[in-house]
Amino acid sequence: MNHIEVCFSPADYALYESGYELIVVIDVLRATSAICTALENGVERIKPVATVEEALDWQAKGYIAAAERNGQIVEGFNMGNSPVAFIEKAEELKGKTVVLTTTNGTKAIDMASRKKTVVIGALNNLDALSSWLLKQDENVLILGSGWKDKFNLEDTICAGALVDELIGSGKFIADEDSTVAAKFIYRSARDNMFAFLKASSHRRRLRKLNLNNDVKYCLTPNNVSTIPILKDGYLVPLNEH
Ligand code: 3SL
Repeated sequence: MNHIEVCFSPADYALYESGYELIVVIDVLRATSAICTALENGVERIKPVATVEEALDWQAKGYIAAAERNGQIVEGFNMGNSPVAFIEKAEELKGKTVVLTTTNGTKAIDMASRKKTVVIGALNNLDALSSWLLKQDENVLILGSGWKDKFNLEDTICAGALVDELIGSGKFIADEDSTVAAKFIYRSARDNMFAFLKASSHRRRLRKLNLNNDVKYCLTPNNVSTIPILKDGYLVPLNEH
């Protein structure tokens, strides 16, 4: 039987990654929600980069680049990682490559990029992703992006939802307490995620920045069906589910 396990933060990745070649990276608020949404709405591919300097280099070469740090658009860029903005700019971005750097999400993607398969998860693509994962005969590690290497609630809830579904299928097992904790936190939160997450640190951070529309969007399960997958350094829609 294959394993599914949850690593709460990039800081713990080295403790979990051995034996896993399929990594699901999650950053519900907001990087992975934005990535799923951008690809669903016509962006051709996303080049995730870990640093603002790299994003500036790509921008200087003529690429559209989006950069976020601490929840805000970085000076010198026109976009950050708002999923709602990706919907609003869908016409302009159709068929384009977008370079993206964010505080935590693109750092986690960069860490995972040495593995055979890296896919992107969010509450937005939960059902599509869990159906696809169920068809893979592989151990699955879910990597939460956290906040600056600390645990966060929203990534854990999303990870717990995937765990609940995959273990419930009888095809996966879990050993780690982090995985069991994610499952139970998800079960406590699932009937009213919005209320459950009222107290989450990042939700408070985004509320102060007036980003409530993004938060509502990111906490809406299954409003997209795209599963982004990393191919040759670019995130593109997985076409086979
Ligand atoms: O950390 C990240 O990658 C971001 O998604 C953080 S924020 O939601 O833009 O603040």
